[in-house]
Amino acid sequence: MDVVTIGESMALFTPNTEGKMRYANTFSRKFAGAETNIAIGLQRLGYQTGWISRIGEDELGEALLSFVRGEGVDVSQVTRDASLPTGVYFKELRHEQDVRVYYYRAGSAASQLSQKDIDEKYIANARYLHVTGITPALSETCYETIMYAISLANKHNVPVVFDPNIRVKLWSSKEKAREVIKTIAKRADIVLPGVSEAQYIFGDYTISEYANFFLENGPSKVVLKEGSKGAHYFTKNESGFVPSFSVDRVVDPVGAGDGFAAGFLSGLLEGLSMEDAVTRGNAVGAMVTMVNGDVEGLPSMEEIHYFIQRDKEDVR
Ligand code: KDG
Repeated sequence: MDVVTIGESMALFTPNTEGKMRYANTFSRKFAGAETNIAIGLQRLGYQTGWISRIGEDELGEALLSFVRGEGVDVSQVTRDASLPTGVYFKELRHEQDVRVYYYRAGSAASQLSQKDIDEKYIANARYLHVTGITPALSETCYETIMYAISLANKHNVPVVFDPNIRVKLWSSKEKAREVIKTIAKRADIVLPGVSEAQYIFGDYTISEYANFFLENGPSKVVLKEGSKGAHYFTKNESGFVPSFSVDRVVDPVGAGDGFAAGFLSGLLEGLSMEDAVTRGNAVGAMVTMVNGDVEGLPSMEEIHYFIQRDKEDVR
Protein backbone atom coordinates (compact mmCIF):
# COMPACT_ATOMS: atom_id res chain seq x y z
CA MET A 1 0.00 0.00 0.00
CA ASP A 2 1.16 3.55 -0.67
CA VAL A 3 -0.93 4.98 2.15
CA VAL A 4 -2.83 3.24 4.96
CA THR A 5 -5.36 5.26 6.93
CA ILE A 6 -7.52 4.57 10.01
CA GLY A 7 -10.83 6.17 10.93
CA GLU A 8 -14.58 6.40 10.68
CA SER A 9 -16.59 6.95 7.54
CA MET A 10 -20.27 7.68 7.61
CA ALA A 11 -23.37 7.90 5.52
CA LEU A 12 -23.72 11.59 4.70
CA PHE A 13 -27.14 13.13 4.13
CA THR A 14 -27.33 16.53 2.45
CA PRO A 15 -30.63 18.40 2.02
CA ASN A 16 -31.52 18.93 -1.62
CA THR A 17 -32.37 22.55 -0.86
CA GLU A 18 -30.20 25.30 0.63
CA GLY A 19 -31.20 27.01 3.88
CA LYS A 20 -32.00 25.64 7.31
CA MET A 21 -32.19 21.87 7.40
CA ARG A 22 -35.41 21.92 9.41
CA TYR A 23 -37.24 22.88 6.19
CA ALA A 24 -35.65 20.19 4.05
CA ASN A 25 -37.84 17.29 2.98
CA THR A 26 -35.58 15.46 0.58
CA PHE A 27 -31.96 14.52 1.05
CA SER A 28 -29.17 13.06 -1.06
CA ARG A 29 -27.26 10.19 0.45
CA LYS A 30 -23.51 10.23 -0.03
CA PHE A 31 -20.59 8.84 1.97
CA ALA A 32 -17.76 10.69 3.70
CA GLY A 33 -15.12 10.59 6.37
CA ALA A 34 -11.81 12.44 6.39
CA GLU A 35 -9.76 9.24 6.13
CA THR A 36 -11.66 7.68 3.23
CA ASN A 37 -11.81 11.10 1.53
CA ILE A 38 -8.01 11.04 1.43
CA ALA A 39 -7.81 7.39 0.45
CA ILE A 40 -10.25 7.96 -2.43
CA GLY A 41 -8.39 11.13 -3.45
CA LEU A 42 -5.13 9.21 -3.72
CA GLN A 43 -6.79 6.33 -5.61
CA ARG A 44 -8.05 8.79 -8.22
CA LEU A 45 -4.46 9.99 -8.60
CA GLY A 46 -3.20 6.47 -9.21
CA TYR A 47 -2.02 5.38 -5.75
CA GLN A 48 -3.00 2.30 -3.77
CA THR A 49 -4.56 2.94 -0.38
CA GLY A 50 -5.94 0.83 2.45
CA TRP A 51 -8.53 1.73 5.07
CA ILE A 52 -8.75 0.31 8.61
CA SER A 53 -12.14 0.75 10.28
CA ARG A 54 -15.29 -0.76 11.77
CA ILE A 55 -18.77 -0.37 10.32
CA GLY A 56 -22.17 -1.68 11.27
CA GLU A 57 -23.62 -4.85 9.82
CA ASP A 58 -26.45 -2.75 8.43
CA GLU A 59 -27.72 -1.45 5.10
CA LEU A 60 -25.78 1.83 5.29
CA GLY A 61 -22.62 -0.08 6.18
CA GLU A 62 -23.16 -2.36 3.19
CA ALA A 63 -23.53 0.59 0.82
CA LEU A 64 -20.58 2.45 2.40
CA LEU A 65 -18.31 -0.53 1.99
CA SER A 66 -19.34 -1.03 -1.64
CA PHE A 67 -18.73 2.65 -2.35
CA VAL A 68 -15.24 2.76 -0.83
CA ARG A 69 -14.31 -0.58 -2.39
CA GLY A 70 -15.66 0.66 -5.72
CA GLU A 71 -13.20 3.54 -5.60
CA GLY A 72 -10.40 0.97 -5.42
CA VAL A 73 -9.50 1.38 -1.73
CA ASP A 74 -8.46 -1.88 -0.05
CA VAL A 75 -11.15 -2.65 2.56
CA SER A 76 -9.75 -5.96 3.76
CA GLN A 77 -9.05 -4.36 7.18
CA VAL A 78 -12.63 -3.18 7.77
CA THR A 79 -14.51 -5.18 10.41
CA ARG A 80 -18.30 -5.53 10.45
CA ASP A 81 -19.97 -5.10 13.83
CA ALA A 82 -23.29 -6.92 14.33
CA SER A 83 -24.32 -4.94 17.40
CA LEU A 84 -23.44 -1.32 16.61
CA PRO A 85 -24.57 0.92 13.73
CA THR A 86 -22.68 2.69 10.96
CA GLY A 87 -22.35 6.40 11.83
CA VAL A 88 -24.35 9.10 10.06
CA TYR A 89 -23.81 12.78 9.54
CA PHE A 90 -25.77 15.61 7.96
CA LYS A 91 -24.32 18.55 6.10
CA GLU A 92 -26.45 21.69 6.05
CA LEU A 93 -25.56 24.19 3.32
CA ARG A 94 -27.36 27.28 4.64
CA HIS A 95 -25.50 29.38 2.10
CA GLU A 96 -22.01 29.66 0.67
CA GLN A 97 -20.51 31.14 3.84
CA ASP A 98 -22.45 29.06 6.33
CA VAL A 99 -22.03 25.29 6.16
CA ARG A 100 -22.81 23.22 9.26
CA VAL A 101 -22.48 19.55 10.14
CA TYR A 102 -24.52 17.46 12.56
CA TYR A 103 -23.18 14.12 13.76
CA TYR A 104 -25.19 11.03 14.70
CA ARG A 105 -22.21 8.85 15.47
CA ALA A 106 -21.96 8.46 19.26
CA GLY A 107 -21.83 4.71 19.95
CA SER A 108 -21.19 3.87 16.29
CA ALA A 109 -19.30 0.74 15.27
CA ALA A 110 -16.20 2.82 14.44
CA SER A 111 -16.19 4.44 17.87
CA GLN A 112 -15.27 0.96 19.21
CA LEU A 113 -12.12 0.60 17.09
CA SER A 114 -9.50 -1.17 19.18
CA GLN A 115 -5.92 -2.40 18.93
CA LYS A 116 -7.30 -5.78 17.78
CA ASP A 117 -8.30 -4.09 14.53
CA ILE A 118 -4.67 -3.30 13.69
CA ASP A 119 -2.54 -5.81 11.81
CA GLU A 120 1.16 -5.02 12.34
CA LYS A 121 2.17 -6.33 8.89
CA TYR A 122 -0.40 -4.16 7.16
CA ILE A 123 1.11 -1.02 8.77
CA ALA A 124 4.71 -2.21 8.29
CA ASN A 125 4.18 -2.63 4.54
CA ALA A 126 2.77 0.85 3.94
CA ARG A 127 4.80 3.72 2.49
CA TYR A 128 2.91 6.17 4.74
CA LEU A 129 0.50 5.85 7.67
CA HIS A 130 -2.12 8.60 7.67
CA VAL A 131 -4.09 9.54 10.80
CA THR A 132 -6.32 12.44 11.77
CA GLY A 133 -7.32 14.11 15.02
CA ILE A 134 -10.91 12.98 14.43
CA THR A 135 -10.41 9.31 15.35
CA PRO A 136 -8.82 9.89 18.79
CA ALA A 137 -11.73 12.21 19.65
CA LEU A 138 -14.27 9.40 19.15
CA SER A 139 -13.45 7.35 22.28
CA GLU A 140 -10.64 6.25 24.57
CA THR A 141 -10.21 2.98 22.64
CA CYS A 142 -10.00 4.93 19.38
CA TYR A 143 -7.27 7.08 20.91
CA GLU A 144 -5.38 3.96 22.07
CA THR A 145 -5.78 2.41 18.62
CA ILE A 146 -4.28 5.44 16.91
CA MET A 147 -1.35 5.54 19.36
CA TYR A 148 -0.77 1.81 18.84
CA ALA A 149 -0.79 2.17 15.04
CA ILE A 150 1.64 5.09 15.30
CA SER A 151 3.98 3.07 17.52
CA LEU A 152 3.97 0.27 14.90
CA ALA A 153 4.68 2.77 12.13
CA ASN A 154 7.53 4.29 14.17
CA LYS A 155 8.90 0.79 14.83
CA HIS A 156 8.89 -0.09 11.11
CA ASN A 157 10.12 3.34 9.91
CA VAL A 158 6.85 4.09 8.15
CA PRO A 159 6.43 7.90 8.09
CA VAL A 160 3.30 9.12 9.87
CA VAL A 161 1.22 11.89 8.29
CA PHE A 162 -1.02 13.67 10.77
CA ASP A 163 -3.86 16.05 9.93
CA PRO A 164 -5.26 17.47 13.22
CA ASN A 165 -8.72 18.00 11.62
CA ILE A 166 -10.05 19.51 14.84
CA ARG A 167 -13.80 18.86 15.15
CA VAL A 168 -14.79 20.82 18.25
CA LYS A 169 -18.14 19.01 18.55
CA LEU A 170 -16.32 15.70 19.12
CA TRP A 171 -13.99 16.73 21.96
CA SER A 172 -15.01 16.71 25.61
CA SER A 173 -12.92 19.86 26.24
CA LYS A 174 -10.50 22.23 24.52
CA GLU A 175 -7.73 21.13 26.94
CA LYS A 176 -8.18 17.48 26.00
CA ALA A 177 -8.13 18.31 22.29
CA ARG A 178 -4.93 20.34 22.68
CA GLU A 179 -3.18 17.68 24.74
CA VAL A 180 -4.02 14.81 22.38
CA ILE A 181 -3.22 16.76 19.20
CA LYS A 182 0.18 17.77 20.62
CA THR A 183 0.92 14.19 21.71
CA ILE A 184 0.17 12.77 18.26
CA ALA A 185 1.99 15.57 16.43
CA LYS A 186 5.20 14.75 18.33
CA ARG A 187 5.09 11.19 16.99
CA ALA A 188 4.37 12.24 13.39
CA ASP A 189 6.78 13.00 10.55
CA ILE A 190 4.47 15.29 8.61
CA VAL A 191 1.77 17.52 10.10
CA LEU A 192 -0.88 19.35 8.08
CA PRO A 193 -2.80 21.73 10.38
CA GLY A 194 -4.84 24.74 9.36
CA VAL A 195 -3.48 28.05 10.70
CA SER A 196 -6.69 28.39 12.74
CA GLU A 197 -6.10 24.90 14.18
CA ALA A 198 -2.55 25.87 15.19
CA GLN A 199 -4.02 28.89 16.92
CA TYR A 200 -6.54 26.65 18.70
CA ILE A 201 -3.73 24.39 19.90
CA PHE A 202 -1.02 26.90 20.83
CA GLY A 203 -2.70 30.31 21.18
CA ASP A 204 -1.74 33.50 19.32
CA TYR A 205 1.64 33.27 17.59
CA THR A 206 3.07 33.94 14.14
CA ILE A 207 2.90 31.30 11.42
CA SER A 208 6.68 30.65 11.67
CA GLU A 209 6.34 30.21 15.42
CA TYR A 210 3.59 27.61 14.92
CA ALA A 211 5.84 25.82 12.44
CA ASN A 212 8.71 25.83 14.95
CA PHE A 213 6.53 24.41 17.73
CA PHE A 214 6.03 21.38 15.50
CA LEU A 215 9.51 21.17 13.95
CA GLU A 216 11.26 21.35 17.35
CA ASN A 217 9.24 18.42 18.65
CA GLY A 218 9.52 15.71 16.00
CA PRO A 219 7.96 16.32 12.59
CA SER A 220 10.31 17.10 9.69
CA LYS A 221 7.68 18.65 7.42
CA VAL A 222 4.91 21.06 8.37
CA VAL A 223 2.26 22.62 6.16
CA LEU A 224 0.08 25.35 7.67
CA LYS A 225 -3.01 25.78 5.51
CA GLU A 226 -4.71 29.14 5.28
CA GLY A 227 -7.91 28.29 3.39
CA SER A 228 -8.56 30.42 0.34
CA LYS A 229 -5.27 32.32 0.81
CA GLY A 230 -2.90 29.40 0.32
CA ALA A 231 -0.51 27.24 2.34
CA HIS A 232 2.81 27.81 4.12
CA TYR A 233 5.34 24.99 4.16
CA PHE A 234 8.33 24.44 6.43
CA THR A 235 11.12 21.90 6.82
CA LYS A 236 14.35 22.21 8.79
CA ASN A 237 16.03 23.77 5.70
CA GLU A 238 13.37 25.53 3.67
CA SER A 239 10.13 27.39 3.89
CA GLY A 240 7.73 29.06 1.50
CA PHE A 241 4.18 30.03 0.69
CA VAL A 242 2.04 28.83 -2.21
CA PRO A 243 -1.09 30.93 -2.95
CA SER A 244 -4.42 29.21 -3.57
CA PHE A 245 -6.01 28.82 -6.96
CA SER A 246 -8.95 30.99 -7.93
CA VAL A 247 -12.34 29.34 -7.69
CA ASP A 248 -15.41 30.75 -9.46
CA ARG A 249 -17.85 29.63 -6.79
CA VAL A 250 -17.39 27.66 -3.59
CA VAL A 251 -20.26 25.17 -3.60
CA ASP A 252 -19.19 23.08 -0.58
CA PRO A 253 -15.92 23.66 1.33
CA VAL A 254 -16.15 20.46 3.42
CA GLY A 255 -13.46 18.00 2.39
CA ALA A 256 -11.09 20.63 0.94
CA GLY A 257 -8.46 19.88 3.62
CA ASP A 258 -8.64 16.18 2.81
CA GLY A 259 -8.29 17.02 -0.88
CA PHE A 260 -5.22 19.08 -0.01
CA ALA A 261 -3.74 16.15 1.92
CA ALA A 262 -4.39 13.73 -0.97
CA GLY A 263 -2.82 16.04 -3.53
CA PHE A 264 0.14 16.90 -1.29
CA LEU A 265 0.82 13.26 -0.38
CA SER A 266 0.62 12.20 -4.03
CA GLY A 267 3.32 14.80 -4.68
CA LEU A 268 5.55 13.37 -1.95
CA LEU A 269 4.97 9.83 -3.24
CA GLU A 270 6.06 11.05 -6.65
CA GLY A 271 9.20 12.74 -5.25
CA LEU A 272 8.10 16.32 -5.99
CA SER A 273 9.64 19.27 -4.11
CA MET A 274 7.70 20.65 -1.13
CA GLU A 275 6.63 23.64 -3.22
CA ASP A 276 5.27 21.49 -6.03
CA ALA A 277 3.57 19.06 -3.64
CA VAL A 278 1.87 21.99 -1.85
CA THR A 279 0.83 23.45 -5.22
CA ARG A 280 -0.82 20.14 -6.10
CA GLY A 281 -2.47 20.02 -2.67
CA ASN A 282 -3.87 23.52 -3.22
CA ALA A 283 -5.21 22.52 -6.63
CA VAL A 284 -7.02 19.43 -5.32
CA GLY A 285 -8.39 21.37 -2.32
CA ALA A 286 -9.76 24.08 -4.61
CA MET A 287 -11.33 21.54 -6.98
CA VAL A 288 -13.12 19.80 -4.11
CA THR A 289 -14.85 23.06 -3.07
CA MET A 290 -16.49 23.49 -6.47
CA VAL A 291 -18.60 20.35 -6.19
CA ASN A 292 -21.23 19.30 -3.64
CA GLY A 293 -19.97 16.39 -1.52
CA ASP A 294 -16.68 15.58 0.19
CA VAL A 295 -15.27 13.29 -2.50
CA GLU A 296 -17.28 14.00 -5.65
CA GLY A 297 -14.90 16.79 -6.74
CA LEU A 298 -11.66 14.83 -6.23
CA PRO A 299 -9.82 14.95 -9.57
CA SER A 300 -7.75 12.63 -11.70
CA MET A 301 -4.14 13.64 -12.42
CA GLU A 302 -5.14 14.82 -15.88
CA GLU A 303 -7.86 17.06 -14.44
CA ILE A 304 -5.36 18.60 -12.00
CA HIS A 305 -2.93 19.48 -14.79
CA TYR A 306 -5.76 21.03 -16.80
CA PHE A 307 -6.97 23.01 -13.75
CA ILE A 308 -3.50 24.34 -12.90
CA GLN A 309 -2.89 25.34 -16.52
CA ARG A 310 -6.30 27.01 -16.80
CA ASP A 311 -5.65 29.02 -13.66
CA LYS A 312 -2.35 30.32 -15.06
CA GLU A 313 -4.06 31.36 -18.28
CA ASP A 314 -6.87 33.11 -16.36
CA VAL A 315 -4.28 35.15 -14.51
CA ARG A 316 -2.40 36.20 -17.65
O1 KDG B 1 -12.86 16.68 6.40
C1 KDG B 1 -14.16 16.31 6.08
C2 KDG B 1 -14.73 15.51 7.21
O2 KDG B 1 -14.92 16.37 8.29
C3 KDG B 1 -16.03 14.87 6.86
O3 KDG B 1 -15.85 13.96 5.81
C4 KDG B 1 -16.70 14.14 7.98
O4 KDG B 1 -14.98 12.71 8.80
C5 KDG B 1 -15.77 13.58 9.01
C6 KDG B 1 -15.82 14.17 10.33
O5 KDG B 1 -15.56 13.45 11.27
O6 KDG B 1 -16.09 15.37 10.45
